[in-house]
Amino acid sequence: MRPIDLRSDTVTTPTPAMRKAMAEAEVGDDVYGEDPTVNRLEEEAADLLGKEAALFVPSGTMGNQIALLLHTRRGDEVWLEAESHIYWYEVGGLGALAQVQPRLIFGDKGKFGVKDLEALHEAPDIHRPRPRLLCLENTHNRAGGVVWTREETEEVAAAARRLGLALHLDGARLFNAAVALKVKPSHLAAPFDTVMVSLSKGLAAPVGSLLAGSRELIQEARRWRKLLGGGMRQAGILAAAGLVALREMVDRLEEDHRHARILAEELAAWPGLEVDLSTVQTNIVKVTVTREDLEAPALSARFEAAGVKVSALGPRFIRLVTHKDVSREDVDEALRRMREAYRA
Ligand code: TLP
Repeated sequence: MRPIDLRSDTVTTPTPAMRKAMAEAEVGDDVYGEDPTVNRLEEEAADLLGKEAALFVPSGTMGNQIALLLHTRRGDEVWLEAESHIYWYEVGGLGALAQVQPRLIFGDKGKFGVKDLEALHEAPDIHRPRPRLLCLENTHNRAGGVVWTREETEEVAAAARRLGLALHLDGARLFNAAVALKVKPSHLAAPFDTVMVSLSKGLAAPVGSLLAGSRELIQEARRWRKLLGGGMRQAGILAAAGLVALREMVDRLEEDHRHARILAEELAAWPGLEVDLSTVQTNIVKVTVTREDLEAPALSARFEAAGVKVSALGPRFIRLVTHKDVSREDVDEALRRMREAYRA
């Protein structure tokens, strides 16, 4: 039985077009800035995101961490949502690398408003760290793929600017947000100084993310990438797949969103599980296990034994993510296998 893998869209495998592009990629030494395929990818990504420049980085984590290093100095304060990836899943990089202090915003389904920001404001004082940067996440992973609209981000961004903060967007799944809202990615990236987007999630490239921003910031980002060990050589092999991801894989995300909806609507009806359908806006389904006799890790193990892999992200939190390696038939089959396992 082939397992159906709904743990994450990071599990996607490269398409035949990507493998062909990789095999044929023109390459050079990217640390010297001489890899034509990397240069092309960075230019196309910058254009798509409406920024002057972009930098190809090995991972989303490195892209976010470089952004923190760019915008802050040791001891500064970074404002970010309490469930954000940068806070939860980047191995404490905030403290370990940029050496900044997080100030958490307790959002509602991953989002927050101007009032939440204003509530954090303090008059400058010798005792206080300097607030320097606000980070947003679109789509919001732990909230279940929730989308921030341009209007929502713009309001918050304007308030952040009034408070003297720079702005970084963790857009690991920004293309999902753009497709869901039917807007251009540049439209959603516009209010931010820097934006990170991933090629290796729903877009199915094997490796890589991009950090985009002004020419000056990205030039500095290049130095940080080198320091962190992310200066790659004939990286055009990877960038070639990234170009296919940007050119061919964005529009199909809509299919993943439809599949997530199908999964969510059925799971929401099972006694002992809860799904807030208002959060199912893209390719992530967040399920809360409410029955008392079963916790999320045990349920996930039960599903896995039945041939469906999901993520347990907390004692009561299960996450399912749809992606291009899960077809409509796979969705039905996954539901059949989970239904049987759940009833057992
Ligand atoms: N998220 C992964 C895990 O790290 C949790 C996943 O399976 O969803 N920002 C956001 C919003 C992300 O979801 C991720 C990856 C990253 C950044 C980091 O990207 P990578 O994995 O390329 O370092």
